[in-house]
Amino acid sequence: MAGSDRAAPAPTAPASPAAPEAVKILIAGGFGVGKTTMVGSVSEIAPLRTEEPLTAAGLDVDDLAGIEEKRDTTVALDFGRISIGRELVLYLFGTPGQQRFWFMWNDLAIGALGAVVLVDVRRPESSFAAIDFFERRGIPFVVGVNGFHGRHPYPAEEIREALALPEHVKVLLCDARERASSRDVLIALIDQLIDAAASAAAS
Ligand SMILES: Nc1nc2c(ncn2[C@@H]2O[C@H](COP(=O)(O)OP(=O)(O)O)[C@@H](O)[C@H]2O)c(=O)[nH]1
Ligand SMILES: [Mg+2]
Repeated sequence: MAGSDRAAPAPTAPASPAAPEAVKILIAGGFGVGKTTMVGSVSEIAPLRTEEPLTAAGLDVDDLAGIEEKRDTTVALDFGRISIGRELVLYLFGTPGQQRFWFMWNDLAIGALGAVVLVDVRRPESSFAAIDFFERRGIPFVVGVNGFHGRHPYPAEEIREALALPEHVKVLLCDARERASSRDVLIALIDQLIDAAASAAAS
């Protein structure tokens, strides 16, 4: 019979918008810089938290200078999600800050397209190791300077110099407690990723 060996025509798929692109982003930085706060403020789903109360046992180990108000600490990760328009959904993984949990960072970094390194402007050195981690692995990142108590005593450029960051790494002043501010930091990261992809394609 004519045409019997032809494959049946594919059923017409209902017109549905393409599924959004899913992208994994890490929120990193030192102990108490506002990582859990940022994932919580920006996530459109109730964030998964793995916080435990700080206990007396950690007193000698965890440096609470400047963040005396901190009561809990992330022991595995924070997880949240935010959609950027219809085409992009970011899955956010907040890393644990204390050095004794750093063995998890390599696993968390698998498949991550980029990172936000949060810096507490009063203790920038607490985020040096995070910056180093992403630089060494070639994972693109932006720096979010979390102004505790809404204060930003230094302009972004001064912080870039203090952290010895190259020109292409964006430095943004932010407030991790504010959804709009945290979202702006993530959008800056996406822009930076797009710029990097565009210049790689052009070369
Ligand atoms: N005043 C103020 N407190 C903040 C800000 N960001 C975080 N915090 C507080 O600082 C503490 C440490 O924040 P957290 O998100 O747990 O830090 P993490 O260790 O990086 O996850 C918590 O008590 C937060 O409520 C901020 O921008 N301003
Ligand atoms: Mg945390």
